[in-house]
Amino acid sequence: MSLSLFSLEGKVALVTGSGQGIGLAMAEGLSEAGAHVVLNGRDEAKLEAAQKAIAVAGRKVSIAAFDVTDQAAVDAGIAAIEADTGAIDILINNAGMQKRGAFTEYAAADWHQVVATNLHSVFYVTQAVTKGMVARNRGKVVNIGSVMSELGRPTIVPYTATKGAVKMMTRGLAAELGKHNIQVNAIGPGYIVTELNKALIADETFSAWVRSRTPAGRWGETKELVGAAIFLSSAASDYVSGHLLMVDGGLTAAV
Ligand code: GCO
Ligand code: CA
Repeated sequence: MSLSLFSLEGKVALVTGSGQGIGLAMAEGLSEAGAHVVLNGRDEAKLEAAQKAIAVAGRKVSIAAFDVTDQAAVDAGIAAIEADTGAIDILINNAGMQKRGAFTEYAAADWHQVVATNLHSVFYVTQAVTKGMVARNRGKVVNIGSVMSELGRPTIVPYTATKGAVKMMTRGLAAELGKHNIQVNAIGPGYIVTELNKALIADETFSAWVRSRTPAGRWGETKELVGAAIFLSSAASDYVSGHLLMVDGGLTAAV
């Protein structure tokens, strides 16, 4: 039955930054597809609330609180997961942040924070997790890029730079890890209703622009990213690697 290609039964999936938003929605979806999901974030209380929100009878959901911008904390966190829960089969590098501001006034400290959160984290976590995947000769890595992996927009140059880098890290990792049966892909969300975009959604002019710029004519919902996350985490994508799958209502296809 071809639907079984999408089953994640028996798999352990770590989703970084999954206390809320897109990360939590994807974690819930992977759990429903059968994975033992490990939630990650810096705030343990928030992760416990998220764990309660998505745990249903018979589905294992663990939490692993560590700061993905701190390499020592990442190495310790990954070692603890692999000791307590088991080998990580699926990694979703979702942790990220947005900080908008005019480029010429953008504080270097803010630049460093955006780069650390959106990019250094992908280096630290992916390196720690893929060591085990190489040893086991199998694994799935799904990075969260953006429509900003391909397009620019005023006031978000640092974010855009990191999301472009995430696209190219995805391609480079796919090229290097393919021989170890590790597939590395990315999802590029369009304009999704999340906490990160709260200010944009509240701005009626901007929100109207998103609706007119997006062929679907609307903002996306976090649950609309779940299908792509399950596909790229499952056997259904065993011959897909290096791909940036836009989930953007057609935005990047249109002028
Ligand atoms: C912005 C938004 C976008 C979205 C998303 C699009 O300021 O334009 O934050 O960047 O968050 O990343 O994929
Ligand atoms: Ca397993």
